[in-house]
Amino acid sequence: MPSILSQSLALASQSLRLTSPNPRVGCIITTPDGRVLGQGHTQRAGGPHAEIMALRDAAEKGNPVQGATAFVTLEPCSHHGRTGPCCDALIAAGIRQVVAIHADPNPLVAGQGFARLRAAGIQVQVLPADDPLALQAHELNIGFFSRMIRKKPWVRLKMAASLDGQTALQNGASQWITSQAARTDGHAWRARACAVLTGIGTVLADNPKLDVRLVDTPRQPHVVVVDSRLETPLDAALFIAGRACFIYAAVPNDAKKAALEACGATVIYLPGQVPNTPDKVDLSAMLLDLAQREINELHVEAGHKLNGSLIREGLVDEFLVYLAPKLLGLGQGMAHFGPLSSLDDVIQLEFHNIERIGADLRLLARTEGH
Ligand code: AOF
Ligand code: ZN
Repeated sequence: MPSILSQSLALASQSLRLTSPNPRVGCIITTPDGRVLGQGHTQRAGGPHAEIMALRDAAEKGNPVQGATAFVTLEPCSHHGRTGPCCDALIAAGIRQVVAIHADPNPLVAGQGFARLRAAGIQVQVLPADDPLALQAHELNIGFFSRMIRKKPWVRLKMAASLDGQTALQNGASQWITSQAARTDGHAWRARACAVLTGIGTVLADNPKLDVRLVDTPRQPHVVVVDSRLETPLDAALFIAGRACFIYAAVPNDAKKAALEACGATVIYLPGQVPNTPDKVDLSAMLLDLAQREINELHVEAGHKLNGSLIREGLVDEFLVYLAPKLLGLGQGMAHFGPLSSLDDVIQLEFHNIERIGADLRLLARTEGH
């Protein structure tokens, strides 16, 4: 049984770049003795959920599912969102047993899916939260869980650095620290994110697209710019059709706001700016606002200034660091968030994962407790 659940999870992972802002979910329907009748994973937001795909797959194969078991990576939904409740579809199809890895943290579901199934006489089994498979399933949807439970996105900050911890030469030429393999891998992380965040400094210096080009993806992440004074040029390369561009500003400028909105941007002024810094975007409030806009995983690719502010304010959940086997000599450190006045202020991280990517190392480090 756990092996079918882990196959459901592998199926869910196939939808990694597709489902945002919905969670990636997999479903396998089997006979009581484990023969697979149908399977599927979540589609694009607004499209069918995993359970519906699996039911359709079984129907297309001519496999009746009366009395069958559904192995799902997340509690089947009980609400009417963009689509109808999966619970009702499972009940109507005559499923007799549901085995799930996790309850759905969405307050609109949160146990009500299981309750609805049980009320219809379906036997429901859920893995304990500390089961290794439950931990893997949580990783797969770390941003969705963060948005539903903490009401803010999972913030992953990407950096590329030399072995001596430097992100740029003093002349600012930082483009080629890591190898092509690391840059491609970086695009894979962009592709799984709901949005890519940067600062106006990077927009003005590099005019980046911040899209996914080096790996295949069925959708592009949205883009978010912290731009207190609305300095984003109207012909910035990041205006790309088919994705949203959220610009967070602090200093009012109605004319520029209107011009940027005509280019397709959404300009946002957050209520209640940081005291004493009325010209700065309140980053903490911005994250809450991004969660309201259904951003699960926020991928940060910014310069020292915005990186430093996010780190200083304790808003980074995870660092994605590509470390090149190069020494650059004296230059800029990884981020400007110091100098710290005491060792007590040191930010303690733990390595979550380490992998070799081409000639470089990829380190995933998280703040303690994550
Ligand atoms: C499931 N199976 O495969 C997924 C679920 O707007 P909707 O109708 O697409 O619903 C989105 C919500 O459904 C999402 O926030 C989450 O609670 C749940 N996702 N549920 O039964 C699935 N992806
Ligand atoms: Zn559903």
